[in-house]
Amino acid sequence: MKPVLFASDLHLSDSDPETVTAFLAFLAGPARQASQLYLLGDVFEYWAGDDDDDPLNTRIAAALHALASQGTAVSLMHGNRDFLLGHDYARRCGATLLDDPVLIELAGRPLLLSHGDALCTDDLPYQQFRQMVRQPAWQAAFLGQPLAARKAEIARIRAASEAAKQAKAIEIMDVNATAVVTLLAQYPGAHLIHGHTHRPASHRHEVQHGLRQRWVLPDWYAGKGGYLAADERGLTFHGINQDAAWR
Ligand code: LP5
Ligand code: MN
Repeated sequence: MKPVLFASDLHLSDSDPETVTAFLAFLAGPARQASQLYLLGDVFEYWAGDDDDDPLNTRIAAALHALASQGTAVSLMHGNRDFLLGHDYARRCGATLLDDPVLIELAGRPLLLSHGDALCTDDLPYQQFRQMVRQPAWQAAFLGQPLAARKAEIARIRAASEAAKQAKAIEIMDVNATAVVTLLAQYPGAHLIHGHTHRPASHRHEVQHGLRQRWVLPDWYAGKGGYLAADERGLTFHGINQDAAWR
């Protein structure tokens, strides 16, 4: 069995060229041996709209398209930074855009994939913000503005978000265990992979008298990152330019 790979939270931007290089090397390397690559959100630092033809966006689309063309199916899920990424850009990547959450089958077993931000239910200000910006009408109005105005507004939101995070306790920015159990109860037997919290680990939750595994993906920063690989032996964390010490 060729492995299936999962990664998220790359936060690609020109301000972190080492991570761009590491990700391109990953796409040209280990990802080529995989049957599928799932990118579970926040691939980009932010996404202002598919009409943003920044050279970085073009480079990443070309690299993903090359990967897909040589036989690795590529799937993209939205994160809280890049939820405006649309079907146009996915097409340029040769990728499929996934819902959040999405249920897949891995070696005949159900596996649920999510970005993870929706599970952070203790972070009430964030959930209010999320509810607002995920409304189609609101997104259409935002995308109707000129690109420069959108980027300026995103910079203001990023600053407000960073300031808000300073005032939040660490625990409220993690997933809520009850939210995890409630979600998994809707998908009998399924295990869960998500990102967003940047707390790579594997956890167990008791759901409907059975144990379910929850794998949390690492973020990528300054050329270091990691991914999860699934094959017949199970799931294994792999570090990029670092030990996957969180195994
Ligand atoms: O991203 P991260 O990990 O740093 O923090 C997230 C939560 N923050 C966000 C905001 C994103 O970082 C920025 C979104 C950029 C893409 C936007 C495109 C659409 C544009 C919309 C235009 C209006 O997701 C953060 C969580 C944290 O994860 C941990 O889970 O805590 O949530 C917040 O900090 C949200 C704040 O608590 C509340 C909202 C602050 C912004 C208010 C908007 C002010 C508008 C000013 C400009 C007019
Ligand atoms: Mn995120």
